[in-house]
Amino acid sequence: MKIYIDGKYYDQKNAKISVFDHGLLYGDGIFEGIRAYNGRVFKLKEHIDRLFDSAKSILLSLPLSHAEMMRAVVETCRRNKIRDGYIRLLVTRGVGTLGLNPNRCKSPSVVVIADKMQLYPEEFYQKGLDIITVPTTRNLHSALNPAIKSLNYLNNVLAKIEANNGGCEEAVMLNSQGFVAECTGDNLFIVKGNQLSTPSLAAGALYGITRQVVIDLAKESGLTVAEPNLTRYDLFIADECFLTGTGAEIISEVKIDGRVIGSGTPGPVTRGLVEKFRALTNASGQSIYD
Ligand code: PXG
Repeated sequence: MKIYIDGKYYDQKNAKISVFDHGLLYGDGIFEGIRAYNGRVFKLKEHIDRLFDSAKSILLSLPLSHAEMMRAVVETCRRNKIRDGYIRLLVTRGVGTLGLNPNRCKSPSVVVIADKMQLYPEEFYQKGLDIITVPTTRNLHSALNPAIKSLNYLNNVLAKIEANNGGCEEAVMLNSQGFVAECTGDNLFIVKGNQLSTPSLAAGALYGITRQVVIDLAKESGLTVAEPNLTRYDLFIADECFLTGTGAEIISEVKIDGRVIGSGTPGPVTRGLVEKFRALTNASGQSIYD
């Protein structure tokens, strides 16, 4: 595997970041998780847009332009002969002193890893997942805005541990007001009648790329889409529930906190959206090999 670091490509064993990098010392940095399908990088522009938004929000000046960042991703895929894979793009604040002040970090580092995709077992998609609400709430906007895809994922990691301790793969995270925010690495949707609902950014959701694709696909197929405040009660009484994310794509939830959702199997709206999503991922994206 060839890993891109600051304009050069390194073998996996030589791909290293300093222990003085504030990305490690303080989680000071940002990232994107991107996917390639069928020789194309899916929604690359949107991922780089979000990276720039995260950077702006943490006052990190990116060392590459938008176009250069896109090229670095595509070129890393090409060098690793990726057709279907997972791309991790991260930007750290860079090497500094032991103090947390970022003004001691001279230059941010850009890393691109393009690897084979570790897929969830097919069984999860066929049967749907059993998930639980966890005690750890999503970060407060006023503390660390969940819209920032920062390298500081401890909030999500703790929720993931709590889900795992409860025997589940994913966790429903509430915000500090008790409304549903999202899961640890996925956005959440419910279906009730002809309406799709998903928590708003103000409720603590990440502006998920898959979330937006699903909203667009749903509208195209005549469903209404809303972003109301959702409580756990709304999840329990939903017809269907599913999660969206670059890794999971669209995955059905059939049990939440012991309550069976709808029929207890992946529902027709979810299955319809999965089909449309698959068609889109296979036929669109930034070409790697042209
Ligand atoms: N919420 C959070 C907190 C995320 O990190 C999503 C929602 C879904 O967004 P996209 O843009 O992917 O549709 C994410 C992104 C992992 C992993 O290993 C998950 C994500 C990113 C990186 C790694 O589970 N999900």
